[in-house]
Amino acid sequence: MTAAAAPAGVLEVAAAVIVRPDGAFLLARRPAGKVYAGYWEFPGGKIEPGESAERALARELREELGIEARRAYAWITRVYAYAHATVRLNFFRVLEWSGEPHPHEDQQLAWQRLDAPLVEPMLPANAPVLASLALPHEYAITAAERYGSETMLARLAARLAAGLRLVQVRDAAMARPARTAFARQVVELAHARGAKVLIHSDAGLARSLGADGVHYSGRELEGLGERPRDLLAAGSCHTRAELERAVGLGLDFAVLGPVKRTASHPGAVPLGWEGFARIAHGSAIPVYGIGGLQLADLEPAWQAGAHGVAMISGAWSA
Ligand code: 3NM
Repeated sequence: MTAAAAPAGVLEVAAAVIVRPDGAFLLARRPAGKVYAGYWEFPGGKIEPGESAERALARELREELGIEARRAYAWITRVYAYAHATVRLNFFRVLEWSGEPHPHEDQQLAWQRLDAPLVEPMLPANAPVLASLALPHEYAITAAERYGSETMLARLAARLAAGLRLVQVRDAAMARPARTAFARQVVELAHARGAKVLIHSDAGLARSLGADGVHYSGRELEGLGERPRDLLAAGSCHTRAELERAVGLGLDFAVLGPVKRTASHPGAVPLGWEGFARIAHGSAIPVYGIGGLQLADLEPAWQAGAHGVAMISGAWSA
């Protein structure tokens, strides 16, 4: 988003979230003699002058771990002020590589899982990164107004059984008592499967139903003083300014679109994946593409720097 605007004196770093097919990811322990010796971090290193973040990533993985990155996707970028330096961590998710990671620089390595206790001590900058990593790649948005509540709930149950783990109750035009009753059932079904639910535009309803979070419209983000701390908070963005607002508020994630033409936003000019990438690049929070997408769009979404895809039709029509 503001890739070229790093403040002077910021150390640019390429960092790798190396993820195995089973979901485990690799951490490295900083060797003795370095700042933060003994702390666990995502592998990576300084970007040399004139070097792209992608090339630095490939070089560091070769030098530090002896692996060749085969599939790496730009992901989030976090600036962190340590006592000794301010670092800008350009994170990539590395999903395929050749070779087996081995410590080439005297560092310990450990494969970690988010559903198990993590190694300690962790580099302080890692906490929000781990939270972002825990977000599923699909964000499904309800359309009870379109399908009817019963059909919507049946489709939701089927998708949850097949692994869906993040849902937004939208249906903003539904009558309030009906929406509340519908949302309550969504939360019940989702929680039985360990899935999370965000309620569109209504933090109070989210709290009263024991839902996990709230999803704000772009306009609501403008008027929001600060994000709630007791809920997940996400927001809809259509422009760079709105995404900067979402990042400034410290939201857990954003959706950005429409990427393609969609019946629900007939007047909107689609961003395309190129437009999406231009705006999302460098975002400190994960960004989902939205608008006319299917699960089959996950690969192009990742190539454009998205965390995943958010969908209405695509989530329920399959
Ligand atoms: N928000 P479908 S596009 C809810 O651009 C929504 O912010 C958008 O529906 C945005 O997946 C959209 O059926 C509709 O295209 C998404």
